[in-house]
Amino acid sequence: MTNHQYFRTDQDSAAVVVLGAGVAGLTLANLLQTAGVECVVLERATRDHVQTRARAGFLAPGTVRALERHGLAEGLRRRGVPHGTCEFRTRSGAFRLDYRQLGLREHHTVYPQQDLVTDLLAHYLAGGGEVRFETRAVSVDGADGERPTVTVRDAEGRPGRWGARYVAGCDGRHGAARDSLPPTARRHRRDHGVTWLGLLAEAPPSLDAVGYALHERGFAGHMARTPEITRYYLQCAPGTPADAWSEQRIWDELDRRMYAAEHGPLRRGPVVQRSVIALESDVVEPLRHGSLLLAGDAASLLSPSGAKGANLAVLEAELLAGALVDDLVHGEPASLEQYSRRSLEYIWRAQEFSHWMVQLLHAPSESESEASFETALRDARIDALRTSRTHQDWFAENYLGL
Ligand code: RFL
Repeated sequence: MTNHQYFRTDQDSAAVVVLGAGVAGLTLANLLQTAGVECVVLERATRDHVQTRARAGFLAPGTVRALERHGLAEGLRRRGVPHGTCEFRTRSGAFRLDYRQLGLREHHTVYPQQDLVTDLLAHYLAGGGEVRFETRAVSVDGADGERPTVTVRDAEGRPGRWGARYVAGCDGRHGAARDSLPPTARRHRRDHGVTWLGLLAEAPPSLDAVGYALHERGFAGHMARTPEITRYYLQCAPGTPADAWSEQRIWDELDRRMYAAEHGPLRRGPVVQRSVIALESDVVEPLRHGSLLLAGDAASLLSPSGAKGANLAVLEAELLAGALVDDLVHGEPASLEQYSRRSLEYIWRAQEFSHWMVQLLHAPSESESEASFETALRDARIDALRTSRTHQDWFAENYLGL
């Protein structure tokens, strides 16, 4: 559905211009396409880059249901692996939570984010969708009116312009949408003061559970991705360069922090990708500024501790698509007016749980006296999770929920 009265003839146009071909942008574009709303996706990177960028892997049941509702779950149904156990390791022992049997009795589906992006892209293109790769949005202008424009640069730096009725900012935390917000936009921000080395190892998983190890030397995490690839996290000093640690040091440190002497050695393999992740969280408020709407990491960044970011991106894209279709197809603007408020309710709940996880997994950095108090509280929290069914149910519901 297009209303060309909005557009000048010297620029390209679509009813909705979507910035970013990530989880949020491609979910949104698919849903708009199905509803007959004309849209285009502008993506800074190459197709190969977006299809190979390894990040998340744990999809919540609500995310899987949302993708199923819209016929976008074929790949993850075929290749996704159900997962429902996590293991906490501490200096006083280990315990497991079989969260399939707790809370709402649901489970994660392990499906690498790059595979989901590949599926979403293939589905969108097969339906005639248009993605302009290597097209970087520079700014969004005129969002306070009904004819916003997006200024872009192609791979050679040549400028261009797109006109739209709405611009969906799904271009992540460093994208053009955030940069184009008016000064009235608020940004709630938390720097957790914690840094992780994020690693992908060409090695089978070492345990059949998500592993969270709390050690005096810092946090270590283990997450399955595929039978051949495993993700590990190692807390490191802020400012540590990604290549500072040799592979030998990485594996020795993982063994130590994951208490391999007591629970068995890790299955080692070449470290094929590493990145430094400063744990930060933020929320933009509101998520609508006239004709510019934000979704996914552009709307809110979550620390990866709670594994919520990609899941929220799908949920917000579904909400936004429904609201845009109501407005553009049915002439009903009410859900678009509520989009920000409704999404922010989910975002803050996810932020709250992710924040709780950050506090659970890391030793405090306060002064000595307060640190010992905080450490004792953390031990008590872990103990409650080990022994109290109520705490376990709460954890399972939030770990899987959105
Ligand atoms: P994305 O996936 O970053 O996509 C944004 C897209 O926008 C493009 N872009 C631009 N395009 C045009 N013009 C510009 N100016 C542009 N600027 C950027 C980018 O190239 C990109 O293609 O954001 P989106 O769609 O909002 O999706 C969010 C998720 O990617 C993110 O929240 C998750 O990866 C977070 N996350 C996890 N989430 C989970 O739900 N479960 C997990 O297990 C999980 N593990 C993780 C994670 C994030 C990690 N990193 C990145 C720290 C593990 C890691 C290591």
